[in-house]
Amino acid sequence: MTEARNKFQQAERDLGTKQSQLKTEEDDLAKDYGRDEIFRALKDKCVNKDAGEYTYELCWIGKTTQKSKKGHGNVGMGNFVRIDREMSDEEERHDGKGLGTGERIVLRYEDGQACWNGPRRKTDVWLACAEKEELWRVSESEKCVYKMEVGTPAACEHVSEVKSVGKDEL
Ligand code: MAN
Repeated sequence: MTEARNKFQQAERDLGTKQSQLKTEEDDLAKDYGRDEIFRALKDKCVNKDAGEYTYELCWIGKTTQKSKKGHGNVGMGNFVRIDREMSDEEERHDGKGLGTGERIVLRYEDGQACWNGPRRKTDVWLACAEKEELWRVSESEKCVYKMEVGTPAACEHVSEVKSVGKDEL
């Protein structure tokens, strides 16, 4: 009798575990990974940028972080929420490490650590086509609103698609 009850309880626990795994997979499927799910492959991969007092980190479809080099800890700059497109109007750079002009993919990261006396931190992650994945620069346009400029091969596919399928189909 006890053995039967134990087995039943174990089966119930296994079911619970499977159900929560199923829920995780379903949530993941419902997430927006972009056209043709380009960003699914990059999920949880991170790129860093050394910048003065901080090291900045972008984790694809994860979060953005400002890490203090002076041991003041990490500050969350936002969690991935969605993929947008926006026009960029920037001068080309000599080294090619810039957004340039035209439509670019922008990943929105929101609800980061609250700013002192202000809103929660957020990051707009602008992507441009590049051979090598690299976090080019990070700026803070207004307090606790950050912009990351990133070169990635994932943005190249988009550019060629725009050319081949036509803009209004996107
Ligand atoms: C820290 C950093 C800055 C930010 C201020 C706001 O110093 O996160 O980027 O501007 O806090 O108080």
